[in-house]
Amino acid sequence: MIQPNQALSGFVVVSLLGPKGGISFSMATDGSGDAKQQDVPALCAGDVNNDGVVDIADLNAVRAAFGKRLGDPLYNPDADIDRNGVVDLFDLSFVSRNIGCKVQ
Ligand SMILES: [Ca+2]
Ligand SMILES: [Ca+2]
Repeated sequence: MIQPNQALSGFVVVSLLGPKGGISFSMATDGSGDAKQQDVPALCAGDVNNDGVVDIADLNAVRAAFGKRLGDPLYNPDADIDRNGVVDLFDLSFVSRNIGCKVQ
């Protein structure tokens, strides 16, 4: 359990989702207790292959890993959009809805 004013360090990815897609960004802290503004690029949520656009290649990457779980050699963590340890219908549906999203 995290206590108030407890110094934490680490990295977090935040996804903001809307009806036409979403973006993800990451933040880091060095353990001083203050979140550090980090120069992090905005990404299109669902951009599995990280090429700046969500398209059929991303959908195919999710399909290739569909049903695979964490620990399976064919599990693709980038295709596990919600990071729940399995590439499932949520991930496939999410990428499908975000097709056409491009990093500005
Ligand atoms: Ca892509
Ligand atoms: Ca998932």
